[in-house]
Amino acid sequence: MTQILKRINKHSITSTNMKKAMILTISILSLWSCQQKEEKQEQPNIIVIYADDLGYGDVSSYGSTELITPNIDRIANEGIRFTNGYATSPTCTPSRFALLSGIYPFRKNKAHVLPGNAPLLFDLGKQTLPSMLHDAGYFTGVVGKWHLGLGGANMDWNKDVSPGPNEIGFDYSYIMASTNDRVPSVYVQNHKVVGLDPANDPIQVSYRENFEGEPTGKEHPEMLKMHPSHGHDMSIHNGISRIGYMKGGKSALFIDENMNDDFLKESIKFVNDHKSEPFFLFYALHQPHVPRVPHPRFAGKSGLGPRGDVILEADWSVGQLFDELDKLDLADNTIVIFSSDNGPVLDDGYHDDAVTKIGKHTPRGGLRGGKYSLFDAGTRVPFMVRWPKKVKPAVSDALVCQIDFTASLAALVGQTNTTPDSENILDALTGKSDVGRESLILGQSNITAYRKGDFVLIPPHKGSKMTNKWVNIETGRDTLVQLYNLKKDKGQQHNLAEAHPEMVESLMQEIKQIQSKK
Ligand code: NG6
Ligand code: CA
Repeated sequence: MTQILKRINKHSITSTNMKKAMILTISILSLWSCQQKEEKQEQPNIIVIYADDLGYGDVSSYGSTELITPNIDRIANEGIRFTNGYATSPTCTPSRFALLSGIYPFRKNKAHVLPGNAPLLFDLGKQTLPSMLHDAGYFTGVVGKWHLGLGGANMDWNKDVSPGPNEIGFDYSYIMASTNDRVPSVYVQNHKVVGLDPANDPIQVSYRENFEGEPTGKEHPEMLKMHPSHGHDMSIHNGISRIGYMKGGKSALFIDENMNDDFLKESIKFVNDHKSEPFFLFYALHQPHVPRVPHPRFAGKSGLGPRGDVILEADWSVGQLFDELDKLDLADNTIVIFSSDNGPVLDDGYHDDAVTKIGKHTPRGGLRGGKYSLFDAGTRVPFMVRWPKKVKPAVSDALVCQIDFTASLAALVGQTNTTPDSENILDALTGKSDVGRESLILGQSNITAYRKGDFVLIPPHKGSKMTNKWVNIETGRDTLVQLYNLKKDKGQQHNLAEAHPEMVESLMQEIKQIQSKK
């Protein structure tokens, strides 16, 4: 009996101990997981808001007096406003490619303005900004303009649209297939064209020839509500003729007037869906790229015609997104970076009053050139970083470029950058240092300029000094070498090349060295 009692006692003691041990383990585990969660939440959310063709002088925080942009200004005034912030290139595709891949566009043959049916521009398997953040535990998403190619050659838009953003590191994508002036005029959500009925009304796309019976802007100008000035006279959709031909897919075609609200709604949903985990959102606005078609709420609001109206519309959306971050109590620990893919242009292919109603507004903000140009207005753009938790408001003259987001944010989230051209300038981006990059190659393919310190060198280039009579922007190309001191001569009026031949020589050598780096 005593034996039995002893055993029972032993057993009960053991089981009480076990219970205690279990409770202790559970408490330790839950404490640990709480801590993990807290640590996880410490990782700041990251939002890159990327405008399309917005100039250095298009926002009031960069000196615009005719166009007032209070919401974009909020990022600049409550964060760091960079005076030497650059896109790598004066057009969209190469700049976006560099931002996401950390690779200079001149290293990538096809990194120039792509047609709407181009295959995906990225080599799969290489690190990108989104894949790096995904590896760091972020939920990554892109909403808005893409223009980086989709799928392979001869892609069938009625099937899975792949590879695309989801194959280069984005966990979620809701994008415009190409540009708002290029067919197909559809959105793609993850791998599917949104709203398409492939069985009953498949969509067909061609950049070579029109489809039988489909009207074009060239032949039927009476069908248009916005008329092309040059190009843009092919397939008609929503009263606007575009670049390229398409047929069918009627239920999937976007309505230009609603595009801003479509992307804003998606962005707001994205931050709500992922409010409890670190997220990265690339919110790629389509404004003020052509065709400029504001929602009726904004039509006529700027007095500068549709170009001004869509900038106000974009600014309003930035405010809406901020309101949401405030509502969700996320704004304090969310890094918001705002910039633009290239400089400004007025007539970029449609008669939309951009030229006639410009008045005193100066989109290039005292810089020379504009979109397509090697002069500074082609690539120097509004560039600002807001992160209330860690970054004090300031103005910085550091040389910073969008190509550096990957290496800089990798340093922030504890990842290793493996991209070739992105530099870690986190201290400059967060205001801890006034020093950014030492130098930067600007341009695309072999058409380049080289910024080093306060100077910019533009090597001799063949080709026209002007774009064309509509766009009417200086390309920056000259058969003579050009050297400017941007600090003393922001408008690039005084070519110092002859006065400083030794500097020209050494900068030319540096370009070659960077270009030959593997
Ligand atoms: C040009 C288009 C222009 C714009 C640009 C790309 C014509 C005449 N012009 O070829 O309208 O679409 O390409 O702009 O077709 S970007 O911002 O996407 O690089
Ligand atoms: Ca652009």
